[in-house]
Amino acid sequence: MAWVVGYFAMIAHVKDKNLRRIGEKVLEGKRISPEEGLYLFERASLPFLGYLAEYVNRKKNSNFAFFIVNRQINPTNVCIYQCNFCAFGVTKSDPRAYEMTLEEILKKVEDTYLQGGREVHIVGGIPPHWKYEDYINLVRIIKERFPQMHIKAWTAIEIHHMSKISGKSYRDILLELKEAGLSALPGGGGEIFSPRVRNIIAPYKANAEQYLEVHRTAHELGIPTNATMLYGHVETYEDRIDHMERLRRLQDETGGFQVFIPLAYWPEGTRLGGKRTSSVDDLKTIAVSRIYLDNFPHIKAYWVTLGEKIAQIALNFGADDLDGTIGEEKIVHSAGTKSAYQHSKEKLIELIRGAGKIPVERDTFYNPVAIFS
Ligand code: V47
Repeated sequence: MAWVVGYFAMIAHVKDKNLRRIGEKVLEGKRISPEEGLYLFERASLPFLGYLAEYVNRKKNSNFAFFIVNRQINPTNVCIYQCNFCAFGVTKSDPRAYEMTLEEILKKVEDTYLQGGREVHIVGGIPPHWKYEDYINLVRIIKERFPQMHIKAWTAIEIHHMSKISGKSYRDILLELKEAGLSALPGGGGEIFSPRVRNIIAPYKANAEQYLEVHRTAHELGIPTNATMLYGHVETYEDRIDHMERLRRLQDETGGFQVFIPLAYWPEGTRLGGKRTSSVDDLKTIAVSRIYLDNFPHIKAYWVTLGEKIAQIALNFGADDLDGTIGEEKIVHSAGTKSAYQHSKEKLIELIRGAGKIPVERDTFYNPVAIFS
């Protein structure tokens, strides 16, 4: 392939010999070590990272970039876990507390279906009064009414919580959800795996081992899952690499992850506070993740956390997916993101075309639905 030759020529001019060696390894399709991943975060320039990450992405996804017509539904913001990075979850007595009725949820699914939507992504708080059956029944009722709709619902945190309140194993819960109509698990709740950081930002919910075990079990049962990493708060570059390393190892075992989603932290209204990430850090994180996670087919530039413009640029820094039209999002908007609440399909096509890529509408499993060449 002629375009590959140009990449080798470019790497040959890099002065730092460690970076040159890492670059050559990536171009030869070899896996980089945690130390090399860290070196990229600490020493590589943004154009160098973008160059390498785009090389990896192009080999995996050619010149295509994906989006989905979907709807995010956040059924309630009442949450027992009260993570310090989260401005969405509140206690039951908080005046901001809300809980959607089943009819409201079904109306949102119906609207999405009528607009040609392929997926509902359900994620919210974990309320003290929800019973095990409530999680199962919501999936079952949606699937019964809208059999064509894919349901991506309940993070590993919810599955762990369901296990606590029911005494059932992850396996039995996931089997029951699959039988009720669940298509995939979203990646939420990954945050940062390092116990030091997790203790500061999310001390009460499922830990790294539990998160990974839920995903491993889902993969064993043929349920594909996504993985996230919340970055830009109190973690170090080492913590980010450790997070990716644990995901890469699990993916080697199971192959069940579809996509990695780096989530940029928004601090407004959170107990943790802090600053927003810089755009350079956002693009670096997308690029390093594309290079490091050589066994993940897709990297998502989630426009809700990145903003539309950086998400568009990220499609030239290793990302190949923008998520979807979304319809409504409350979690990151509670923490101050300035991105829109929703986008039309046409807007996502325009963003992808503007990045010089060919837009592909996909379903939950990354099967192409339409190509807009
Ligand atoms: O786990 C919470 C994050 C996640 C903040 O699987 C915050 O396709 C930034 O995981 N600043 C939930 N982020 C959303 C999520 C997701 C989104 C889109 C697609 C998929 C997928 C998954 O939102 C939480 C947490 O990491 N979050 N608060 C905040 N202040």
